[in-house]
Amino acid sequence: MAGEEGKPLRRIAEAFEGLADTVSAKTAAVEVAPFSRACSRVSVLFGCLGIAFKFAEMDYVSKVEDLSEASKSISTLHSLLDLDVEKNCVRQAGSHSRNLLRVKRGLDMVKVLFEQILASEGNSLKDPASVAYAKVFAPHHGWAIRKAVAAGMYALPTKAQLLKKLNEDEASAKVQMQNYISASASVILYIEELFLSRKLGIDW
Ligand code: 1PZ
Repeated sequence: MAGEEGKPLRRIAEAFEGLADTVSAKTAAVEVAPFSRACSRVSVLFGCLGIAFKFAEMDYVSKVEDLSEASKSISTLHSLLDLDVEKNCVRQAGSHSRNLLRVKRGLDMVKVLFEQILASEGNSLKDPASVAYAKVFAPHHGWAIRKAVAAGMYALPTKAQLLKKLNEDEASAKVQMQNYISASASVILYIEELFLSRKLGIDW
């Protein structure tokens, strides 16, 4: 167990590389079960970011758990959307489709965060995390949440502390972050296309 959990960043990257392979093969649809498993691997990052992001963790984890539950009866992401369309509950609070869209944003937030970390010189995560939040979530969050997130940014660990918790050095972390960035990009596009091709929108 300890061995398996020893390299969480690598485990995240590998999970998304597997999904990206499915996306690029175009022969099979992405299934809900491996997707939700990959998303649950991302949760370890919250533990590395400190208590300030506890509320983000609870929200993210509950949505991933909903998708994991859904995977017991729904096989693919596109059938998950189609079922909600049939039931006319796509945008309803707590629907699988709505949770999928929120979780997709979480994946995008991590992607932009990694891009910003790789592009930044310093040891602080505040600017990378602020840029990622501003780009991905802030347009969809109300004033109170944005203020709380902005306050939480001051409680982030340093980049060095984060890498230590992830059991990576600068060079190995760079490789895994790059791998996640390119793999998640195609998974994120795939999910957005699922919504857009059904004219469901992604800006809500
Ligand atoms: C260093 C990186 C700092 C991470 C900053 C994370 C910022 C996200 C803070 C979000 C607070 C979440 C509070 C709850 C928000 C909900 O209102 C919405 C809508 O949910 P719905 O109405 O559909 O039930 N939920 C979201 O927008 C999803 C939030 C997921 C946050 C995942 C962040 C992933 C980033 C991980 C970085 C480790």
